[in-house]
Formats: sequence, C-alpha cells, structure tokens
Amino acid sequence: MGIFGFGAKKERERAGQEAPRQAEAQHGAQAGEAGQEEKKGLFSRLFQGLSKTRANVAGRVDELVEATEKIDDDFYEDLVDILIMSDMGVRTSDRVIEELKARVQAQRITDARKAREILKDILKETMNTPRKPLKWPMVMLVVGVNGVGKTTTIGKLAMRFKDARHSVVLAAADTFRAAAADQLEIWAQRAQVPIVRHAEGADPAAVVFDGIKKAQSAEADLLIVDTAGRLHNKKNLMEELRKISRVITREYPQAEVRTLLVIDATTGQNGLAQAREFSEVADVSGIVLTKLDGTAKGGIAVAIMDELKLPVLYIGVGEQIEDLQAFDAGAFVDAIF
Ligand SMILES: Nc1nc2c(ncn2[C@@H]2O[C@H](COP(=O)(O)OP(=O)(O)OP(=O)(O)O)[C@@H](O)[C@H]2O)c(=O)[nH]1
Ligand SMILES: [Mg+2]
Repeated sequence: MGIFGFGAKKERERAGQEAPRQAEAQHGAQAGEAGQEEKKGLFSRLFQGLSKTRANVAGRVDELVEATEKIDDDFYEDLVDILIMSDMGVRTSDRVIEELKARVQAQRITDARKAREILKDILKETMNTPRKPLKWPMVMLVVGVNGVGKTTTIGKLAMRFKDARHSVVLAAADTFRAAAADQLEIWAQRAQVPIVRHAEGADPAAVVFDGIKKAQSAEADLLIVDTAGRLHNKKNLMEELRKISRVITREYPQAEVRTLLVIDATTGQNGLAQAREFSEVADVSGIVLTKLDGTAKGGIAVAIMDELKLPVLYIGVGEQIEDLQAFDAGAFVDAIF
C-alpha cells in the first residue's frame, strides 16, 4: 500500500521507518525495537512540524468540547468554523460535519468528547485515498509552481531511496536558470547519486533523454526529474510536460511513470487551485505537501484529498531530511488533534 508508501515487503524491511502504520497493520508486519524507536522519532518530528496546525485545530476543538454541555446545532456550527479556519475548505468541512452529525445521532452520543473521537475517525477515513504501489524502474516527474519546494523534495527523496538501497539518478530538467541545476547538484552530492544536467536554457526534454540513458546504463531503479515552475502559461507548461512524457514513453517504455505535484501548504486554498490546474495538463499521481511546519492551516491536506481525490504521498514538516515523511492519515490526524 502507498504509491510511494513502501508497499512491498522488501521495501518495508529496507526502510521500515517509511512504512505507514496502516500498511504495516494490513500486512501484519512487526516492527523491531529499532523500528519502533525510529517511528517514535518520526512521529515526534511530525508532531513538532504540525504544532501550528495543532494549536489551531486541537486547541480550538478542545475549548469547544470543554464548553459543550449538550451537542446541538451551535456545537456543529462552531466545529465547521474551526475546520474551515484550518483550510479544510467549505465543502469538505460541511461534508465532514454532516457525517459526524449522522454518526452521533445513529449512535445516540451525548458526550462531546466522544464526538471529537468520531470526528478524528471521519478525517482519517477521508484521507485514506488509495495509492498505487511502487514499481521499478520508475520515473518520478516532479512538477509544481516556483518556490514550492520541488528541488528540496527531490533531494530528500533521493536520500531516502538511496538509504533504502535503491539506485537513483537525478535529471535537472529545470533549465530555466543555472542555479536550479546547481542546487540539485548539491543534493546529488549529498545523497551520492548521479545527476544529469545541461547548460542553462537547454531543452528540458533533452535532459530527460540523457537522464533515461544514464538510468538505463546504470540499471537504476529510479529516475527523478526536476522541472521548472516558471513556465509563463498553461500552454507552455502543457507543451513541455507533453514533450517530456513523449521522450519517456519512447525511450523508457518499461518504466512506471509517476507525476508528483508539489504544493506549498502555506499558500492555502491557492494550493488547491494549483492542484486543479496541474491536474488538467498532467496526469498527476499524487501530491507532496511541503512547508506544513510553517502554517496553522494544515487542513488543506484534507481538502486536497477530499475534493481532488488525489492522494497526498509525502509531506514536508521542516527542512531536515527526516522532515519529508511518507504520508500516513492516522499519524497526521493524531498529530493535529
Ligand atoms: N520550512 C520548510 N521549508 C521548506 C520545506 N520544503 C522546502 N522548503 C524550503 O522552500 C524553499 C524553496 O524550495 P525549493 O526546493 O528551492 O523550491 P522549488 O520548487 O524547487 O523552487 P524553484 O526551482 O524556484 O521553482 C527552500 O528554502 C526550502 O528549504 C518544508 O517542508 N518546510
Ligand atoms: Mg527548484
């Protein structure tokens, strides 16, 4: 389970810390003691990274629950407001609260604290969007508007997969400015993985072509492609992504292609609009939601999954390598409540 959530058993053994808890539960895997420690460490980073959202969501919900003697319309209205304020979006928030109402009534719940637990369950279910398992060789095409964290995410992903003993090649297809390839090169050195780059202004598809040749000759598992976010309009973007896709289909037909859309959580509902636009021009497989540590509005993760039906595959909760985590709905909700 998990597109990049390390579904295969071998994967979990190699990188036990990456396996979302649900995946482990489903596969019945037992994490060793070291794995448990690592998991605690990861959860505490997640917990810390989501502290602003937690103050905004759990803080307010707790206050409301404490002040509630009877579950009535006011209670639900206040709850909806809290969810909307966390950037969950009006539609998603309404739907979640309607579902909560139905369950509270059906189960004849009168205690607001119990309602709070049901709310958590509903949120976890909402974010349980199905995801494809990993498949090698793979090409990850990383897209998104400028400054959202594409290059940093690629660097972190390269290190993760390298640590999990996968051979990785990077392609610097953001040729818009020389600094972009330089930045990726620093990550390549850090992760000790090969990188293919051309001069500034070169054709991105030509970089991808060379990246494929490199990945093929090295029999690499994974080719990660950095792309420019600075394309002037939708038409340019579409053309460029199409051209890159054509090269991959022609030169690397055996590869599994996944398009990861990176969204900066601090941009809120605007991020949702970006996801919609990119979905129109590219076959987006999933979302990487970055900079959650910088916002109190982490509810955007719920809105993305509920409204776009796209899985959030990874989240960024800080600038360290461990701060890019495989998304786990259970851990996420537990960290914001
Ligand atoms: N706090 C925080 N900062 C992040 C996170 N992810 C990325 N950043 C920062 O965001 C800034 C932009 O990241 P880049 O990786 O350069 O973004 P990009 O999308 O490649 O940008 P362009 O190539 O200019 O389009 C950098 O300063 C990163 O360190 C995160 O999860 N949390
Ligand atoms: Mg970049």
